Amino acid sequence: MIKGISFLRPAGTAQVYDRLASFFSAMGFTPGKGWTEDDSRGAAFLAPLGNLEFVDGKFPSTADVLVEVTALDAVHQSAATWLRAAGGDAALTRLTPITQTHWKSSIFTVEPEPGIPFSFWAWTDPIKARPIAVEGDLSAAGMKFAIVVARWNAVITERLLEGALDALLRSGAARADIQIVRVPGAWEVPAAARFLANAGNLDAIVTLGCLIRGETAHYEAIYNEVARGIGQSQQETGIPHSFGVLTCETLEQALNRAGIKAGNKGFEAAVAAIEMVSLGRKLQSGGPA
Ligand code: DLZ
Repeated sequence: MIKGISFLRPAGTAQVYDRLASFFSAMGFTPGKGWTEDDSRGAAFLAPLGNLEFVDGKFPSTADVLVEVTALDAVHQSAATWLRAAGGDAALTRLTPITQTHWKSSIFTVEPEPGIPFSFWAWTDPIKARPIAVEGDLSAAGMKFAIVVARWNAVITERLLEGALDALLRSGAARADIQIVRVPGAWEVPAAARFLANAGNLDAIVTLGCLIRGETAHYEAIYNEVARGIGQSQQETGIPHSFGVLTCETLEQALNRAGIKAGNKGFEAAVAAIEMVSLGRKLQSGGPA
């Protein structure tokens, strides 16, 4: 399995080695694990992401090392400061201005050592500038869900259920792939969720309930246990359980969170469940699909 890639560049002399190491430190690179032996030494610099690219046709920059950054202006400023400190204003001729590329980005090239260029660049396209991350999609087609819904405070929980069904169906889940399980109150939600998760044929469980402080004796004790039980079932079974149990001060607040004013917690919980199933599949298959 590939773990990483190292690009080795001979420095030529000890002085150039020291200057390059100083420059890359000044540019904010995290130092890696270098080495010192009798006949060689290495200064390593790490970047969170790296890739080796072969180019056919027009080369994207004047340097063969391209460093992607997020704040190009600030990096350009750091390069100028380093060059001036190392060689006075005359050294600034080894720093190009920032220019636009033909690939929706800005770039500059700097030679910390004459004849050894490096290019720094940043996307100008805000979508592309997003850090690369594995994220779940919101397509529920082919996924199997259970929704566990508490009957207590049904005026609220039925709205949460409607919201959850709406999210699942609109995201492509088949009605036959959604099992609805009703339990007496929020207290019973974790046990039912655990039972379903253990049954082994579901991709995710959406838990729905409503605890209202004013009407619930030992409110804190109940909601702590409900949250803990749902979380524990998720962690111990490995099946995503999304949390759609409202904990509210008043009925009015609960109504607002069940679709009146402040979104529908059932809808949100169902969307989170879909995303987590998708994410789990991607992580299992080794990265973004
Ligand atoms: C008993 C009770 C109370 C007082 N309040 C609520 C509530 O606000 N929301 C809810 O979902 N359930 C409530 N319950 C019922 C308990 O969750 C549980 O169903 C019963 O205590 C039976 O075990």
